[in-house]
Amino acid sequence: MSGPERLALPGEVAERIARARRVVVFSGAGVSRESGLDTFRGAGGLWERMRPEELATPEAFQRDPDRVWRWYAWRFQHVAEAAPNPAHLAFARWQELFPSILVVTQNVDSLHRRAGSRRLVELHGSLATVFCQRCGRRRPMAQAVAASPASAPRCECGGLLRPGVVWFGEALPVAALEEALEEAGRADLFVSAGTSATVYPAAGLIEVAWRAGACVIEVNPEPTPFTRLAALRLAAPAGQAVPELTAAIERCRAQAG
Ligand code: BJW
Ligand code: ZN
Repeated sequence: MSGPERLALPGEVAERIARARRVVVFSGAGVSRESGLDTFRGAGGLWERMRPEELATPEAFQRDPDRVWRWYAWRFQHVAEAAPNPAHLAFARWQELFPSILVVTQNVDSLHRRAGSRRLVELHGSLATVFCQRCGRRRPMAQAVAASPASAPRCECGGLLRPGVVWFGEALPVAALEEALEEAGRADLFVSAGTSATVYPAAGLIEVAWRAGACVIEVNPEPTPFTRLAALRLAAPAGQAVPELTAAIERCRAQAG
């Protein structure tokens, strides 16, 4: 019979999970790796092939809007063809275990939403929409890419349309960051999955949760700067580790009654 491997939770972690009510999942590009999407850093990452400051900054867009647009149009097509993987689907099922769960993602690919996660904060925006640099009007990326696949399109007002993502040096959406900070600060369980935890202020959420007493679990084949704060580290791909963790959580909650 195939199915998740049986993961044995250390006793202290099992106890903390059994008591957990407020849960935050913090995700990064590694969670979408098994959906066929590239990560940013590391072997095979998007930025092995190009420098971030050439593409993911407002200055880069100012310098060469068409080049930046083409990169995002290409990524948008990939995302549109991708499907949520077992990690996204398992996190969505956690809503049955933890009704107030919040998924805080750095990903711009909408895969948590498509998997069914309802309380979702997209800290770095979304590829699904574009907005006008001049008047701020938003519209779907699909429409903008269809109308102009190879060069940055313009709004009726004459302004350039740009992807609705957060570039380096730009502020994160205020309400999203506030909600993430507030929930991290009162989480009982905080699961950091598939992120290198190197981009701020997002990465700071892990320490906020740990300082507030949350049980921190890290899911990542590689260690990160925050591995030392983790009560449990699952060094495996998220598509395997998250379903295993889900089964273990279900067992320990069933035992706790
Ligand atoms: C797997 C796996 C599998 C692989 N399963 N895992 C403090 C100190 C120093 C610098 C700063 C600081 N505070 C702010 C800064 C500056 C900067 C920053 O953090 N720089 C650092 C790089 C040092 N931050 C900013 O500029 C932010 N803005 C800001 O601070 O504004 C201030 C301000 C205030 C008021 C007014 C104006 C300004 C903005 C950051 C925006 C980040 N944007 C990007 C691009 C988004 C658009 C796009 O998609 O193109 O967001 S950068 C990129 O990195 C993307 C990601 O969301 C983000 C995080 O990456 P993530 O998700 O962790 O991916 P990877 O690739 O790094 O890691 C993947 C991991 O998965 C690896 O660990 C693998 O091992 C693992 N993995 N397969 C599980 N199957
Ligand atoms: Zn406009």
